[in-house]
Amino acid sequence: MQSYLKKDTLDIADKEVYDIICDEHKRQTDHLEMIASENFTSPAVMEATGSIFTNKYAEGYPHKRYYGGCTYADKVELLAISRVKQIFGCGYANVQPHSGSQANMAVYAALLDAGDKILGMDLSHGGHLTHGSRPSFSGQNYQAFTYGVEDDGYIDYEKVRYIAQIVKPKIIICGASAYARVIDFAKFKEIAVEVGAVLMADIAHIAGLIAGGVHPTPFGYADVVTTTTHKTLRGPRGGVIMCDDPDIAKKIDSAIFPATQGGPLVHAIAAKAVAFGEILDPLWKDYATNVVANAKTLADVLASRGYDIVSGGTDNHLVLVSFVGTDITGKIADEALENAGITTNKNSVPNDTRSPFVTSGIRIGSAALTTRGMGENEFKQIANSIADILDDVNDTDLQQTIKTRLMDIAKNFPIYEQATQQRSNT
Ligand code: DSN
Repeated sequence: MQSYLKKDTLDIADKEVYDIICDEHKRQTDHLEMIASENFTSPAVMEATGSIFTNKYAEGYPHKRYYGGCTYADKVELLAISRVKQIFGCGYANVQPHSGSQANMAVYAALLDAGDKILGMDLSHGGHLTHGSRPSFSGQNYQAFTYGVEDDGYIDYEKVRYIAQIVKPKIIICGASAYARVIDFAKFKEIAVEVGAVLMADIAHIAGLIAGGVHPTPFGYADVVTTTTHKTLRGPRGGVIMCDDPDIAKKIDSAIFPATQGGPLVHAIAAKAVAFGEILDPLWKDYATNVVANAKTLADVLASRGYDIVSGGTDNHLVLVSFVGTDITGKIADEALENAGITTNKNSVPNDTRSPFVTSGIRIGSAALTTRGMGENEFKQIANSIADILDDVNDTDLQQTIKTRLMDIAKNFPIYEQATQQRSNT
């Protein structure tokens, strides 16, 4: 009998998909990727993501699986767990969440009953859908209350305290998707203790900076910490939950499997292990330091060109530009930048009166271009190009001229020669 396994490489097996991937490869390499939640994984991370572990079912946890043949799935999951514990200095980690949203869902499933009160940052002020936003399960299954930022773009911790004292939530969520300033985990803990709440830190955006020692850690303050693995951590798409309390840990394990997920994505877990190994390299600190330095350069140049930077600058990997009070919308700015080969995203900003589909701001991140090796010089040139484009968002000729210029910069900072690309050239 013949084997039914097709062994052709993708370019032969499925030219249609292969060509789409090649196009995406070209887009990622030619454009300047400045979405604050994106990054470039190493080829090693991608190799593990595309590995044979994609075939394996491993419901349960290492040495307690519901299927046979899990020897190596156990090994790789334990390795990922031990590396992430070493990075953050925590006692427990669950590396199975398929995403950050799944991680947050599991924490709530572990620690809350339906209808319990939660307090998180308002989505329109920089929070995340899963921190209590109405269209998300978090705003539907629980009574969600929010805090936000003040006109100066900063969180006012006394206001958070005041809201928490009135609401008396069971969980306070700190962490954000669009907040450029340091999060004071110690302050949040103080407030949580005062009102008898559990403190959850969602460090999805800043985890890589915490790992590199350039943002304070939530460990020692937060009762439970969640993160994605694909933003500043530069790993495969996925999530992790961490804590130090064995009782919470036990509840979280059950909340991931079997409560909210089935079989773990073992190939993604293997890739998480690879990414965590990269973070344990002493070079990671340099990377994290440069991510912040580059974001500061970006903010400084844009401010010097007259643009309104929410909170006046940045402490992390992202810069929020506000167009409130002008004719420019986030949507128009996002499209104009995209025409010039710069990928960002429209974003709501404080005092925004426009809808989330339009918005009055853009969010720009430095993590991905820093991975490519770009530094102060390049970020100055890019920031000036962004300002030139925003100065006249309707000038499409200028957008094309800038695009050509930026593609030349991009060419000097290649990311990886993908196998697909190499094959297409032969
Ligand atoms: N969608 C992510 C971001 O862009 O920040 C958050 O999950």
